[in-house]
Parts: sequence; structure tokens; C-alpha cells
Amino acid sequence: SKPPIELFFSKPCKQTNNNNNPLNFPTIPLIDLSKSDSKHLLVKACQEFGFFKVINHGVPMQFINKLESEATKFFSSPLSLKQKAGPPNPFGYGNRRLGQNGDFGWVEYLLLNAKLESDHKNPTFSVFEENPGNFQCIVNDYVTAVKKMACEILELLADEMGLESRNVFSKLLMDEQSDSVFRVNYYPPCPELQEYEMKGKKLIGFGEHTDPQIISVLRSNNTSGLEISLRDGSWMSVPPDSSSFFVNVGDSLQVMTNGRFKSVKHRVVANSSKSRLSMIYFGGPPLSEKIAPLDSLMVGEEASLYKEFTWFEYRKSAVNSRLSDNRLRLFEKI
Ligand code: GA4
Repeated sequence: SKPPIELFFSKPCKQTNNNNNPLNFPTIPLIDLSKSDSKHLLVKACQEFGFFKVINHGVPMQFINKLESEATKFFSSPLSLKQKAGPPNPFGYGNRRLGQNGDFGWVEYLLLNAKLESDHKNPTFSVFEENPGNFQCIVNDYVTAVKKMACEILELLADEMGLESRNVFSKLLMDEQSDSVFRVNYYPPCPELQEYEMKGKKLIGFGEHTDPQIISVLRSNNTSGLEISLRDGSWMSVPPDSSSFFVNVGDSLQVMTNGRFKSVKHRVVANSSKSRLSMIYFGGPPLSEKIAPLDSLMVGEEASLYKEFTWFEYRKSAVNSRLSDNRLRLFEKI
């Protein structure tokens, strides 16, 4: 059954408009990883936005391009073939349905385990007919490089904050048991979009949410669509840049920093003429890991803002939630 298109429209909402207020208009923090003074800016970006753009990231363009072209090939193949790689429970191909609780988006996707095993029998990969192992290798190369960058960022953050050791965050991603996910999203153009012309409404590709993990690293082609929610509740459109990465703080990092860093609410809106392709690495801890504010970060009598929980509990609660739910609220101390 095909869900009606009305389900994909957002309610009318406030948009940030830089013409109104050119002086106060916030810009997305830019982090140059090749510069030694980026640490301070990184911490500031995580506190103020929970979001930033990274250049000189060190991920070889060749890995990015290979993955982009394989993914594009996959999404342009017949639906019947793509469906052989689905449904995504928990991993595989998904179409319009997001999660298990009735969320929809104008999007197709591949959800993969980011664990780098050479499991060529993985049913998701068997649809890459001529050579399933090849796709696995391309994903492995890309994920390995992006994970390395994510760890570098997490180490710079720990360092700048003067934490007990610079790998307090990165060791969770490096752990063999790390519960990390990799996702490729394909947002097809929606020609009906103009027909609908619902004033103030937008066609939602991926509805508003925060990411539950520690850190998310996104790369997209040059089609716009990503928006982040600012403190005043307005939506700011993120200009796409295919040669850079965009990073956001996840709920778990917000908890581990006792709320100093903010997980950013974000969403993707559809485009009427161009397709958008994005690939996101979600760095998560092992399932048994206790997620709690780091001791070395608490000052004086500072108390934890959160009840104690493991990543297993948080992930379970996330899987049972709707996309737009405030998942952290359940774990906040009153
Ligand atoms: C959002 C971040 C990641 O894409 C994801 C998503 C997950 C899914 O697609 O299965 C969820 C969503 C995400 C949070 C709430 C639940 C679970 C869809 C959904 C409605 C893979 C993740 O870890 O959480």
C-alpha cells in the first residue's frame, strides 16, 4: 500500500531568513582539520550548534566517488531488485518507511552495519549482482576513513576540554563491539511538488529528529535539502558541499558532556528537480556501555542531568520511538 503524499508534508513552519537580518544571521561553523587551532572552534561549535562543516578532512575523494557511483547505480536499478535487499530490519533496503512506528519520508535508503567484517554472504550485498564483495570493499574503505576522521575530531574535543584521556570518546567507536551504523539515503526528485504548492509547507524527505549515537558524519552530493533547527526554533538550510563533511553531535555525546554539547535537531526536505544522495556514518558505543556524564568533566557539586542508562537501553527506547520524539526526555532527571 502506497502512503498518500499528504503524509509527507510538514506543518507550516518558521524558516530562517538571512534577508531579514543579515547582521545576526548565524553561519555554520567551519572547521579546518589541517589547522592546529581548530580544537577551540570545535568545542564552541558543539556547544553552540551541535553541528559543523569539516574541510581538509583527509578522506580520499576516490573512496567517496566510488561509493557515490555504486550507490547511484543501486538506487537507479528496478524496484524489484532493490527490494531483494530489504526490508531494513535491522539492516537492508528501505523505501519511504522510516523505523517501525509509522514514520514516512520521501526517501529510499540502505541501512548497514558499520562493523567492518568481510561478510560477502550478507543478503544486502547479494543484490550487487556482478560482484557483491566489491560493494562491501567500497563501503569498508569509506567507513574506515570516515571513522578515522570521526575519532580524530572526538580526540581534539576531549583534548580541548581537558578530559582524563584524549580517547575517552573515540575508544567507544574503536571498540570491536561498537554499535555503529552506516546509512545511504537517496532522495528522489519530486515533480508533483510544484503542483501541490501548499503554502508554507515542505515535502519532508527525512523528518525532524536528533541522532541517538555519539557522533554522525555526513557527506552529500551538491543537492540541498538538509536543514538544522536553531535555538529560536527556526529552520536553517545547510548549503550543500560535496567536497566537505558535515558533523553533528548525537544524544549520547550530549549526555556524556552533561549537556555542554547539544545534539542538533535536523531534517531533510525534498527537491522538485534534483536527486539528493547522502551517506552518513553514525558512531555509537558498545551495547553494554554506560552512558553518563564523564567524571573528569564535572565541576564542583555539579550533578548529572540524566538518569543512568546503557546504550542498549537507549537504543531499544529509540527503536520504539517516533522520529520526532524527544528521546532524551525519558532519561532526564526531573
Ligand atoms: C535516526 C538516526 C539514524 O538514521 C538511525 C535512525 C533509526 C532507523 O532508521 O531505524 C530511527 C531513528 C534513527 C531514531 C528513531 C527511530 C529509529 C528511525 C526511527 C523512527 C539509524 C538511528 O540510529 O536512529
